[in-house]
Amino acid sequence: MDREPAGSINRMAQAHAPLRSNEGMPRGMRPSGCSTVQPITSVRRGFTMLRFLSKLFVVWLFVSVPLRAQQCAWQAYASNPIIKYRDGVSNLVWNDAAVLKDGSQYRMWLAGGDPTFSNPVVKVYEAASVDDVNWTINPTPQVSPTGNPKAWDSHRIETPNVIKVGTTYHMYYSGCTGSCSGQYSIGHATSKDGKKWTKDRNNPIIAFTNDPAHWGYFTAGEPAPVYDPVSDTIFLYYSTVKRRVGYSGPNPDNLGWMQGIALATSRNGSTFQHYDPDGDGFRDAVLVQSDAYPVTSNYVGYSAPNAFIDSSRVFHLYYDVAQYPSPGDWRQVALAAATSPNGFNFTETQTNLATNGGTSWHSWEVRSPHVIQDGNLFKAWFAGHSGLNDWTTAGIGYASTPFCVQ
Ligand SMILES: [Ca+2]
Repeated sequence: MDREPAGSINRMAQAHAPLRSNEGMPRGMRPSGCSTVQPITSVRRGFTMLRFLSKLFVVWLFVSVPLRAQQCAWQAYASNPIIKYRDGVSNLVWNDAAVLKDGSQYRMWLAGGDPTFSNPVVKVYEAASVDDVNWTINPTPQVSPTGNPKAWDSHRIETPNVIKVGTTYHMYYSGCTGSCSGQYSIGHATSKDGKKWTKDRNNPIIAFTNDPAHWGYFTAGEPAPVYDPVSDTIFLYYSTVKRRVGYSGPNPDNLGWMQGIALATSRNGSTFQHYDPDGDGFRDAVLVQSDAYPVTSNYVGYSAPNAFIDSSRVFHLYYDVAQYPSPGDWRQVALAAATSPNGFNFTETQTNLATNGGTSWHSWEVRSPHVIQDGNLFKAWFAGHSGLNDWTTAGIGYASTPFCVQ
């Protein structure tokens, strides 16, 4: 995975270096983020009709496999991207937007970094809107790396995600040092107003491991929290890695690893219990790549999840799909979604909601979806850019659909 948390800039500038290729890790496993990496043409197989449609300006399609009567009908905003390079703060590229409807206002937390640096610092900023698409970014960073090289989050704080429980705002984020090469752990901060944040002394509240045989290896990042008021529990989904057992294909350095979505739960927001239904003491995933995205087509798995519980108590996960179009070229190439009746057992229900390719603003990568329910609508923000390391084209887009449960 060269995966960086959805991220931001890091990936952006390729800072994420190849995932320690010298250690046998696939280059692209970054927790989700921008990929960086070598050029190349993609090879994706065509999702035929969808792809065809997308070439015709229908960027956000709904594809589907409906499981229930209501089908999602995603429509992309015509003037995407709604947030562009250098909006609000000069030189910054924006990535990994997360939105919270707070009273009558929409609040967004997003990651910003300067891609002109080879290893950019990444910080969390806040933006405000009253209409979903016009955002004012506060140029003062809200949560920043410590700068102390001994700290786990000394260099980058990205993929912010905020929930409000009672009167307290909880932010979860991916953090790493200046030499982390894509190995993220998850931090937590709290606030009474969503502006002045206090980092948790327990940080990182979820850390990556050095055990390649189980989930949690290499990186634990891109946190997707959701509060379930019924069980008074915070479900925290995140992106992680493990070895792909038995893989013997032509590209073992990349595809011999898999990226999946794991889960930890908490009653206080700070102390988490890993999802471990088989009770063997090792973390388990709640979602791994489906037959729609097979390793035989160079898909390596899923990253950058986002979660919410809709008004019918269905749990939704939206995430991006990572692929190696060619060896070493880790990329987030599609958005997909899954649902669950209980937050633990998920079924993938929508694929290729958006894909890269074509001539769109996210032709190189499409990534890091964030979806909320707002009345009778589902609203989505997602990131992308259109050229290898061309962050000048990077931005955040918007789409919506009537309430749907597929
Ligand atoms: Ca287990």
